[in-house]
Amino acid sequence: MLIKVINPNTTASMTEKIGDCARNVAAVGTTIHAVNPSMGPASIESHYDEALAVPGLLDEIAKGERDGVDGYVIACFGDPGLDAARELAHGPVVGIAEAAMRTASFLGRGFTVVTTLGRTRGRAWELAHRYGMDPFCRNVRACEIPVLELDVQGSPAQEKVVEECRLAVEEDGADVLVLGCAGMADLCGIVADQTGVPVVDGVAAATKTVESLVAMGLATSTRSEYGAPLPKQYGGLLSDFTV
Ligand code: 2AL
Repeated sequence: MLIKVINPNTTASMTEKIGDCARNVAAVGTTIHAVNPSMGPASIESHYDEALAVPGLLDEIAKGERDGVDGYVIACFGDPGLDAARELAHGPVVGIAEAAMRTASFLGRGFTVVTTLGRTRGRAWELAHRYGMDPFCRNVRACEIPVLELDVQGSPAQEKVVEECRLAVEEDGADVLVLGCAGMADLCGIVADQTGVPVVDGVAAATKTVESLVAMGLATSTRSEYGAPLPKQYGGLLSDFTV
């Protein structure tokens, strides 16, 4: 089985970390192809970043379709371009926010999401709402760490994440923690050790979700909304996106 894990930002070091985390949970016989687009923002932490990350992401989905990919993970906590990717791909497409929140809901009454900058909290709440997860979502907390600082050796980012997670357990009564950025995927073990509660990394959760959907022979329904986009011309910078 071939799963393409797409980091929709253009930072290769983050893609490498995401690929390692996906490979750590993938079954024998599953190949993880971790990629990032060459066009788009270096990190995604605003609505503008998110909008401009989507064309590169969709280009990677289109390439994946030509390469015979069985299913896709969108490895950014805003789940950017999820609906459009589902229209393009024949196999399942799972975003890390949806996978992490649904997985956390199996593990306790309530979870807290710990994310990067405070300005991304609104998007996380919006997704909790969309996925019907707000009864489980106790809080969305921010560490005020820019995404790329998670990739800097020796930065205090790790301690800040651990501290915010500790506060989530103490102050929100969170039974489960959800890491709110793909760049935190490697912190799962340390946060679990330091807090004593289950910690869900969306990269791992989404990888296993795609793997099980493909193993069950399940894919996105093409009956209506998620059918292939209607053929039409795309102009200007987007002319290569004509389907
Ligand atoms: C993210 C993420 O997962 N990747 C990225 O570039 N930005 N999410 C976030 N909340 O900052």
